[in-house]
Amino acid sequence: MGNYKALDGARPTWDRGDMADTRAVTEAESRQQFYDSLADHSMAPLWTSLHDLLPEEPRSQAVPHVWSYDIVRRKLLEAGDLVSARDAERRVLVLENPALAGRSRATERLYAGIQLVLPGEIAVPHRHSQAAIRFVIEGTGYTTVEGEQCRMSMGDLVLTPGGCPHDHGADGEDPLIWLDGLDIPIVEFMRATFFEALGDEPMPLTKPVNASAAAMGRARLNPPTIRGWDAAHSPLFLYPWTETIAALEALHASGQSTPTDGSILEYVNPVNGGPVLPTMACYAQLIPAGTRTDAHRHTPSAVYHVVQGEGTTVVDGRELSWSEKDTFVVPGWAVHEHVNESQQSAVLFSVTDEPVHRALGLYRERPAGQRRGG
Ligand code: 1HN
Repeated sequence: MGNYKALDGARPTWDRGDMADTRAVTEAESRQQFYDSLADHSMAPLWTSLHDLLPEEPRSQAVPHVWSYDIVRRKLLEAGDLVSARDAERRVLVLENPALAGRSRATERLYAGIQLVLPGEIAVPHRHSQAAIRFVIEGTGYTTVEGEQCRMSMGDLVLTPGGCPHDHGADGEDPLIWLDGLDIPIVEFMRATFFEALGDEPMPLTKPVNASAAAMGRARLNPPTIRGWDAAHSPLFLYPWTETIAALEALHASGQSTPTDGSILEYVNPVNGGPVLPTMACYAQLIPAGTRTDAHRHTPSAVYHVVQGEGTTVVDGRELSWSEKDTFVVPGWAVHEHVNESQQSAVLFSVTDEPVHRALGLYRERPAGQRRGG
């Protein structure tokens, strides 16, 4: 009696049983029974989830977090004692957002890790659809991308765009350590992952060392052949720190700065002035001594790396204190401001998922405290 399934049409109306015998079914119960019946047919009511699907504003699951380099470095060197680069393929400690533990991501849309290659080791060649940026923290060595060896030392940015074969090696005296930023969560969401191992030997060098940076690393003076470049990523694989810091200091000296980010430069694709990769944008910014930026929020999430100096980033009211070589994350749509109360400029590198927001027409930014109009 009162078997809800009967109402589903399995039995004719005249055979539903004697309703007078049953207790009154509450509205809530009959709705729930109806919802359960829908689930049996792979359907669901929209009205019970409409505002979870469409909150008024973005809601991030990721939380603001800082990884202290002291701890990361110590754990990385412990990993170096336990596992060879050959055994690991990539010896990386993944920076996992505390709210996304076990999901290999620093924010909902960005993967970040810190990689160690010990002197004399190589990380064997492979390629995958995920694009990567490498920002060098310490040591010297190289990443070879499509047969071009890109030399790496502190502050250099190296790109391994999606699909490009790459390997790494540490050929200096010291451990080589860098920040990896990859678009893994985005590619995973698109179910567009392809991976190919390319053997155990270092990739053959088919071009001069640092060839792309030498040829196209001065966007005011491009070789005309650059017009023929039709890939979605920058043709430059290396952005040396000497040039980045010189440009940043010159920008700061010129007096140009933004209220929300201090003096900031985007690493660009010299073909079109756009982001370095179709899924990720990279920035370097200088927060002058004794300054505080205006608080703002934007839909992209960001992974920051502290190149120089110390300060605090206030994210949704939470204070993230950082110093040299630390890494921290600001989730999408989190209100954030950078504070540098020290006597020295602070310099931050960051990687964000901004190009995806822009390409899809989803990019929004807004000053803190303003409810609408972004
Ligand atoms: C990868 O290929 C590298 O080439 C580093 O160094 C980290 C994380 C997930 C998938 C591929 C590298 C990675 C990765």
